Formats: sequence, C-alpha cells, structure tokens
Amino acid sequence: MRLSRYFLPVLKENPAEAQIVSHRLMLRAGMIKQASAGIYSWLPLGFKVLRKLENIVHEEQVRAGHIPMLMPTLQSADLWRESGRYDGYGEEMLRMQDRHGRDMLYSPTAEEMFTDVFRSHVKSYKDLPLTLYQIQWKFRDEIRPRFGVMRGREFLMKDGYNFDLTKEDALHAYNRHLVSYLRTYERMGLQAIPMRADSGPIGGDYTHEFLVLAETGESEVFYDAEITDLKFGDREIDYDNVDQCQAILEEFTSRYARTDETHDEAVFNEVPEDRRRVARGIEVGQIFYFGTQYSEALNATVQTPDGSSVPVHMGSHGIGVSRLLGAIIEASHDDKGIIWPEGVTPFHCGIVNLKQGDDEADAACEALYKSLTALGLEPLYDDRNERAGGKFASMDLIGLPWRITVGPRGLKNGVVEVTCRRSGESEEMPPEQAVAKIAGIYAGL
Ligand code: 5CA
Repeated sequence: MRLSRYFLPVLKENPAEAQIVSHRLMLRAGMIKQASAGIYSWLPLGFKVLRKLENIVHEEQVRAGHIPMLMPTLQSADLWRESGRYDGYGEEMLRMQDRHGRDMLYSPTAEEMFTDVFRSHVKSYKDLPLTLYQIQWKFRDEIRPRFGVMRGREFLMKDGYNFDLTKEDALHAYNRHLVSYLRTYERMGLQAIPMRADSGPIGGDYTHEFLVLAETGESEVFYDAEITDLKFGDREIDYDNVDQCQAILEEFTSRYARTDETHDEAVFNEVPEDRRRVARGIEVGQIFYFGTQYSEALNATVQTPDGSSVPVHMGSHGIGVSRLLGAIIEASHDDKGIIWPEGVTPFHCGIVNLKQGDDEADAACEALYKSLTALGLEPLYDDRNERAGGKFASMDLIGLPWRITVGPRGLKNGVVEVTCRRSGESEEMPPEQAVAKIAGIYAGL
C-alpha cells in the first residue's frame, strides 16, 4: 500500500476522552472512531488488524476440529424465553420490537441459537462430538462502556459451543478449547494466563478466564509467578488425543491463578511468598462447561446406543476478538506508539523515502515495494512529500515492527537502513538483503 493512496487519519493531539494507552493509540493511529458510547467505526488500519486476529482465531479453531458458521445478530425473544434467560439477563440485553410488535433482541451471546440449530438437526449420538462456532458481533448494553474497544457495547466475539454425549467427552472439548486458546494467543504475541473464574450469567461451575497481565486491566488477579515462565511454543498437538490435551491443561492450570471472584487467601498463602503476585489483567477469553443446563431447557437430546434419549452435555467458549486489539496494544507499546507483534501487524514493514522526488530514492523505494509484494508481503510505503521526521513519527505511532529507510546518501554506498521498531536498532545493508531479511522474519508466521 502506498500511504499517499491509503486512508490513515492519524491524530497529532492526544484525544481527551481516552483514559488508557490502547484507547489513545487506537484513536491517534486512525484505527477507530467512536460512533456512539461503546460503539466504534473500524477505520482501515483497525479493520486490517481485526481481520488478522479473526484469521488466527479461525485457523486455530479449524485446526482443533471446530466448525465455523454464522448466526443472526437479531434474535427472537421466544427462544430466550424457552431457556429462561430472557427475563434473567437484565439491562445488558438490548431489546426491541419489530413492526409486528414481536419481541426481538441483539444477541449478547448465542447458547440458545446454537442449541436450537443443534436440536433441529441432530438426533443421534453418532453425530457427536460436535463443536460449532462463529465470529460475530455481539451487543451488551454495558452500564459503563469505557476504554475504547476494551469494554464496548458492540464488540466482536468468537463464540463456540460443544455438544457431547457424556460429561467426559464434554470435558475433553473443554480441554481442547483451553489448548487451542493457548496457541491462539501466543500466535498473537500475547501471554494469556488461564485463571479459575466465576461463570456469571452463562452458568455452570467449570470455567477458566484467559487474562493478559496489564496495569490497566479491569480484573484483579492473584497468581503464582512460575506461571509466566510457561510457553506453549510450537509443540505438535493431536486434538483428538484426550491424554495429551488433559496433560497440557494440567500443566497450565495446576499453579495458583485466580480472578478476585474465586480468590482464596488461605490457598494463595500456600504459594511460596516470593512467587505470590497480585496484579491486574485484561480478560481476553473464557471457557465454560455447563452440562445439560441449556439442552434440558431447550430439549436438545440425542438417541444413545441403547435407544434411550438423553440431553447433550455442552460448554461454550468465547474470545473477545475486538478487545484483543486493545489488549495487544496495552501489552506492546512505548512512548512513541504501538509496537505490533509480527503475527498481527497490519503491514509487514514500512518503507520510508527520505527524499521523495529524488529519482534514485524513488526508484529504490519502488523496487523494494515490488520485491516485497512479489514475495506475498504487504509493505506500507510512505511516499508522501513530507519531512523525514514526520514520516518516522507516523511509522512509530502505527507500530509496524520493521522499517526500511531509503535515502540518497545511503544509496550512494549501495545501502538502505533496516530498523526494528521494538529495539530501535538499525542496520545498513543492500536493498536485496533487506528484502531477504524481512521475508525471513515472516517466513512461517
Ligand atoms: N457465551 C460465552 C462464551 S462463548 C460468553 O459470552 N462468554 S463471555 O461473556 O466471557 O464473553 C467472551 C469474551 O468476550 C470475554 O472473555 C471478553 O474477552 C469479551 N467481552 C465480553 N464483554 C465485552 C465487552 N463489553 N467489550 C469487549 N469484549 C467483551
């Protein structure tokens, strides 16, 4: 993309309404614009990162054997009356009527819809196990929407629902989700720690939240510092392997890690004192096993091998996709701006032309742009007729992890400069080598 032809409305001033750094940087970098309280328009740069996050989530869900589909955002109240949640959900549910006076709502989550699809089409244990999921907008009329996309009213969520014959099978689905979430967050450059939590309006008593540690997090968390040494890495996973998934769950959840809702001071005090941590975290996902709560209410049953009919065991599993943008920025920025992890960056690298209009510099930039693009990479070429200082500031603000700087002086010696956004370190090298270096960084990502 050439910056002169892109739409990147960066702000010079700090927006007054933003209380936390991720919100401020998303506004300044031209990623989002508030439409009304807790509701945002996604400008091109923000939309690009959102799509990248969605892709990672899809890839990891499909890898785990889960099946994508899409539910409507506007749902009839009847189904929610059947499950008993229509009255119980409270003020957070946005309710409306259509022209015929029928009660409708904007889905805050989708247990009912998925259970309804399931009960209409699945009748036999032979069709199990089954996990269906979607990435779809949700609406919760939060009492205090704040911190930009972190606590929005409209937000993008991946929500998945497993249907299993037995509790044992459903717990395997739970473990499988935990493992796939660990992989998902790590690919986004995040450490998200599974913590024992409270199930809230979803129900059930088996649940973990995934938290990214950050000072600005809304949840208070208590954990054993050893947890932060755990890395998922690139281990081979067989998601059908019950023992392997169980072992990984135990590895990542056996140490003390709880949100304030489930915190137990006495148990916490058994952790050696030098490893006890009290901190804050951003909840980027949550998994639940709730048994037959919804399948009984909505009569979602299957025939067992002996011909009897039983309600299926279920769980649901959510990732806050739009919230993740904020979480990643909270975890990865400096005083100049965002620092995108390579796995989610909107463009793979920036190209800064120090002297736009200089034939040699222009030609070198064009050649770099073409070579990178031919390799399937997406550079953002700052071809505007602006001062170098302004170009650097914009690149730093929007946070591309690598920058190639091209100027007449370097070109005389046959070199361009490659700069790492995170370390700030620069290296001079011939343009072909710069292309190879950037390609090497992204190979396999
Ligand atoms: N049905 C279940 C799982 S599919 C469910 O709704 N779970 S949840 O309530 O925990 O939401 C899943 C994730 O959505 C949360 O972990 C959080 O990351 C994200 N989320 C929840 N509320 C908001 C909000 N107001 N703004 C942004 N993200 C949110």
